[in-house]
Amino acid sequence: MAQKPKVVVTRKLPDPVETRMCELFDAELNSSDRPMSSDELVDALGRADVLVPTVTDRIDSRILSRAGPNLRLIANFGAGVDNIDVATANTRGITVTNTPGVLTEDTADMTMALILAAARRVVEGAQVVQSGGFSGWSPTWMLGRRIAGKRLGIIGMGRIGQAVARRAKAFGLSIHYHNRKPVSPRIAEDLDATYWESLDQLLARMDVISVNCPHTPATFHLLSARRLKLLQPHAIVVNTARGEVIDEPALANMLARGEIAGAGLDVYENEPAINPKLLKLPNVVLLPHMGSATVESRIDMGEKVIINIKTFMDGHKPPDRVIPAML
Ligand code: 8YV
Repeated sequence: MAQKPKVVVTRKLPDPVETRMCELFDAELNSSDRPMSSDELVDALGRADVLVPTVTDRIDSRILSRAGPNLRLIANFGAGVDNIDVATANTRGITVTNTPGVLTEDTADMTMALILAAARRVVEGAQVVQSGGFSGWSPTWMLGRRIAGKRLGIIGMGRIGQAVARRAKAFGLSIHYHNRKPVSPRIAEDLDATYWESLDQLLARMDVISVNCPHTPATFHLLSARRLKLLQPHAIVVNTARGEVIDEPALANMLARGEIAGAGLDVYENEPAINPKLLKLPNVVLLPHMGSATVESRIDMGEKVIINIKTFMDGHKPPDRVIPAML
C-alpha cells in the first residue's frame, strides 16, 4: 500500500473529522487546540505533505518560503482564505483549497440574528433580565426599530449574501446590493433585488448594511471612514464576513458619537483583539466569530477538507481549489 500522506492539522477539529482523517492519512492532530506560533507553523510546513490551517493561522510569504519540499497542498478549514498568501503558494507549486458552500446557511442565520439583535435590542434586554433589573413592562421602555419595510444593503452578493437576502426578504426587508457585477436576472427577480454599481449611492440610502464579501486587497477598508459617513444616522451595520472590510476605529467613533444607530459584529479587524471603544458601547452586539459555529457546519467543513485532500492525493483536481483570480 502506498504511504499515507502526512497531514498536519493546526487546530482541534470535531471528533468525527479527526477520526476519519486518522483512518485515511498519517494525521498529526492538535488535541490541545493551542494555536501554533509562526515558528511552529514553519516547523509544520517543513514536515507536512498537507497542511490543514484555519483562520487563526497566518500563512504568509515569509512562512511559505520556509516550506519543506514535500508540502503540496494547503487544505484550509474555512471558506475565507485571506489568512493564506495563495499567489505565493501557487508560485511555489502548492495548491490551496477551501470549504465553500457548507457554512452558507449558518452564516446567513447569524447575520439575521445580528440584524434582529441590533435593531430590537435583544442582548440589552437579556442583560437587564439576567442582572435582575426587570421591574415591569412599560409602554416606552426598551424600544427598538422595526425591520420590516426597511431597506437592506448587502455588500457582496455571493452565496452568503444571497442566503441573507432570501431570509431578509421573508422578514419584509427590501433587498439592495453592491457587488462586482449584478447577479443573474433570475436571481435578481426571485429576490426582488436592486443592484447598485456605486457603493456610495447604496450606503447613503440604506437602513441596514450587511457585509458579506471576502477580505481581499480590493475590499480592505471598503467601508472606510469616508464611506461610513455616507450612512444615515438611523442605519445599522452588520458584519459576519471579515473585520478588515470595515475601518473599525472609524466605525467605533461614529457609533460612540451616535452618528449611526447600531452595529452587530461577528468579526474584527485584529482578531481576537477588539477596538476597546466598541466594548463599552450600548448600541452594539458583539459576537466572537461564531458565524459558522454549528456542529453541522464544522463537520461538513471537515468533510470538505478530507475530500479535497483525498482527491488531490489520488491525482485528481480537488473540488475546492482556490485560484487567485477568483479572489
Ligand atoms: C470559520 C469563516 O470559522 O470559513 C470562514 O471563512 O470565517 C469561519 O466561519 C473559520 O474561517 C475557520 O477557519
